[in-house]
Amino acid sequence: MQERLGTANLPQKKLLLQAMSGECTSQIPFWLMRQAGRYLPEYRELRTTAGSFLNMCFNPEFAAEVTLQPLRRFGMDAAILFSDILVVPYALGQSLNFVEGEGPRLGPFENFAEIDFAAFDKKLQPVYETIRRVRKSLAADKALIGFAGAPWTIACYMVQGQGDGAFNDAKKFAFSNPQEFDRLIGTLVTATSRYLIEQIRSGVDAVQIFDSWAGLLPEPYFERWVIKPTRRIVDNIHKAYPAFPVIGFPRQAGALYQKYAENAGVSCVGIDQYFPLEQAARTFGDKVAIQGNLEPVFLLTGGKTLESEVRSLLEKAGKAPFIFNLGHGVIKETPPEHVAQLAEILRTYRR
Ligand code: 1CP
Repeated sequence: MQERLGTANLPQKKLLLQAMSGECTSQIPFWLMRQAGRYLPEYRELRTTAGSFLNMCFNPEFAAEVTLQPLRRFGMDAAILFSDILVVPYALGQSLNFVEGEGPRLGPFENFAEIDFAAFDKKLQPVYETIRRVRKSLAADKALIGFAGAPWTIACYMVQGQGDGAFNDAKKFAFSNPQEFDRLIGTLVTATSRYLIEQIRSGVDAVQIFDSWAGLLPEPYFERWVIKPTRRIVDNIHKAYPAFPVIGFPRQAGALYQKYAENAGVSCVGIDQYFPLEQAARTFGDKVAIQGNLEPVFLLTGGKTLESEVRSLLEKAGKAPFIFNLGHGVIKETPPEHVAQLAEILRTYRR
């Protein structure tokens, strides 16, 4: 396995990193998107104490605790930093509020010509402090995943001010002002590279780039605003930390997943539940590791359905380097016992 610059020898092998480096591991590493969240009573309790969601993200004590909660219960192979993708526009100077029960609301859009790096770094310091704290409490065989939103997904929220699943206003803006939109994407490439490199310096073992709305872009815009900016971020990371493991998650990319796997420069591609795992393993499982892709409603359902669906998915991975995850985040009504059931299946499975 590639050794990371600036890190001491790993005392124990981390299963997640073995898979990310292209190994066909016998035991399958797993973690779940939104594994820290409202389906856990201990999260809800802390969330009440913290007050607002942003307060929780920017309080290193709370954020570190919430990051570790799911591992205590279920022993996932990786913790994911507790934060949100929208802290980047916030650190760039756009106002941000999480409206209870409605989701994020950003202030008026501004195409920041230049980044005030001092202000940007200062606003994000609590995130780096959270990473250092988690690192200290995390067992040697567990990985810590840092993350950021991909430029396209972040730009969607910045332009439109809130999510609606379609982002027609953001797309209309991008298609009618492509040069201006390129500039925004360029700013986000710079900011996101800097943010992820700081997360790595603070101690994460891998990073994931969430492109939740990648599937909304047709060709050739998918290449222009999804693949190329991601590639530039990965290249920037690799200039500072050669071969550092990066997971790319271009959600609902469908037929464009293959192009992404071949050209985005990432070491692992996350697939959603609508893309067949078998096809991913066959068509790009020799180039990148694959992460995914259980339908989150199977986890909500539990019982025999969950058991048989998980086992059938595991078979479909074949010999590809594989990280088990959901196709999207844990649904907040999911009973924690179902996650325990899933963890037990994965802990005992061998291929
Ligand atoms: O009150 C609450 O508890 C708020 C719910 C919540 C949580 C738990 C939000 C608001 N964000 C988060 C945490 C979060 N968000 C994590 C933490 C780590 C983990 O996975 O456990 C991560 C990685 C994210 C990433 C994120 N935020 C994405 C990408 C992944 C995805 O879900 O597609 C996106 C799109 C967001 C924006 C966001 N933040 C929160 C909400 C409700 C949304 C979606 C808004 C929308 O489009 O309507």
